[in-house]
Amino acid sequence: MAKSKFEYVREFESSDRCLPNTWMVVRLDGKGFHKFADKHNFEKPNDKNALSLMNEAAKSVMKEFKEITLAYGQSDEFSFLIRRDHDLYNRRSSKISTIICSLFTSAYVFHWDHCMVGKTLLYPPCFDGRVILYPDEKNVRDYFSWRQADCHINNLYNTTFWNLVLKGGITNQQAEERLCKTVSGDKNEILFSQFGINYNNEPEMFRKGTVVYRPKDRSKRSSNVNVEHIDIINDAFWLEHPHLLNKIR
Ligand code: DGT
Ligand code: MG
Ligand code: MG
Ligand code: MG
Ligand code: MG
Repeated sequence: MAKSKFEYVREFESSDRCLPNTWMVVRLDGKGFHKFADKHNFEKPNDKNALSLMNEAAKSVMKEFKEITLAYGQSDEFSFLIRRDHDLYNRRSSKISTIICSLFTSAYVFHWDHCMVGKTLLYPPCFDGRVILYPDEKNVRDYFSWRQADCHINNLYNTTFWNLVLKGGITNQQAEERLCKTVSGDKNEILFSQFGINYNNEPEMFRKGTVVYRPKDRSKRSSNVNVEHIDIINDAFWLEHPHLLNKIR
């Protein structure tokens, strides 16, 4: 077909093709979810239904993109690990991050009524997305350890904070001051002595976040995903599922 005289504008597009043979992580994070959670009366610090909705949206993404082997979610964020040998959209960074981000967001809205029983969605939520490339296995594992450690640190803080405010009857500012110089042992102690809560008995979804991953059995891999609230910092999970890092096919 003959080219129009306008065709040259295409030359202004720059390539954002990602390095071959590297693991890609796409992390999404809700925009202004502090406000979104408030407006929709999310339970503090953890709303079970809202977290389940995030997990449903992640499952929708993994159903569509088989190149994703594992996803990890906590709070208003989800990270997707794409196998290093993939050629999804010719490895174009913006194409990959935007399509995963928009599918996640539309799935979040699509599954809202089912997960958030009796709650009306008051305005359209949105998520930002980024692509991060990791050249080796240690980097990939450290990335997921970083997110899971973040989940633990924030959840211990938030659980203690909201117990002090909602059950302890002190103000947000007083709770902040009470916690500002504490280490995790102190927070465990406050929870236990003041509120009779053993932090280790709090729901695993809150303490560990959510891991969505493809099963080891090849025949089940494209249609099924496992959803678990388990440790991914230690070796056990990765030794048990070597296929997630493409070590076996
Ligand atoms: P951003 O990401 O810079 O646009 O700003 P935010 O407000 O999304 O902040 P971010 O992503 O650092 O932190 C997540 C916020 O979402 C945090 O303020 C608490 C809120 N959030 C997430 N999950 C829950 C939940 O289950 N319950 C409640 N009450 N709040 C939640
Ligand atoms: Mg933020
Ligand atoms: Mg956010
Ligand atoms: Mg966040
Ligand atoms: Mg088109």
